[in-house]
Amino acid sequence: MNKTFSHISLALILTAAAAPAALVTVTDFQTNGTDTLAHPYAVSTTDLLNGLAPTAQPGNFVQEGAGGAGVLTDGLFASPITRDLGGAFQFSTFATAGPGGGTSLTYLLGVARNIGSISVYGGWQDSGRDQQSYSIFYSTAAAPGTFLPLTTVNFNPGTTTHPQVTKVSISDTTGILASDVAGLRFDFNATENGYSGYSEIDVFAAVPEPGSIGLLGLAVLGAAAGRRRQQDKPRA
Ligand SMILES: [Ca+2]
Ligand SMILES: [Ca+2]
Repeated sequence: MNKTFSHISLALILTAAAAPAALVTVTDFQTNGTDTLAHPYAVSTTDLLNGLAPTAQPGNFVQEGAGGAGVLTDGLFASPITRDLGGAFQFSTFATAGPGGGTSLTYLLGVARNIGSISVYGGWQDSGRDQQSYSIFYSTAAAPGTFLPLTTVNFNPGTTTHPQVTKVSISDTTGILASDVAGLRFDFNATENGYSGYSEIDVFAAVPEPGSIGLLGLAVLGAAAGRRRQQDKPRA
């Protein structure tokens, strides 16, 4: 039975190591046909970007009195979102980004990490500025200033005159989006009406890292084999 267990474990480890990388992008939006939208999005206060200020943020992230780039890593996404004609619109929970707003954001992680997933939240008081449109780049510890393309997002939900919020999550079937990441850059692409509203960018470390699963699996197998040898020993 131990041998069967060992073979299954080894097969799982080999399968995990051989899995081809495939990027997965999941989109979601919320709107309710009224001017008050209590949304279900719970942004992270503990992700790798939380509390980090960008090292570069060209453009204007405070169009219409929006909150600026700082709100993207503050662990908050106000709810409910209301239309300004039905009360104060929460401009301060959004940053404006696009060719007519902020055009790029660069974050340096400080310590290189394997990135497992990224979630970007946005929205507006209507569908006029709720498109998510940007390209994501990453740099590695070996060359922190050299940014390589990761993926491009272009998501625009349907038209409404009511508040609408969006979430785009990016991950990889291997569990690792990018390894040994020192920095991330978001370049904002063409979007409806020149700029869109964004509220949070959450970046999560890969957990557990596949490499450590493999090592852990081997360690467990080794310990089991050791125990078996002990048990097989005749008693003195
Ligand atoms: Ca966050
Ligand atoms: Ca926020």
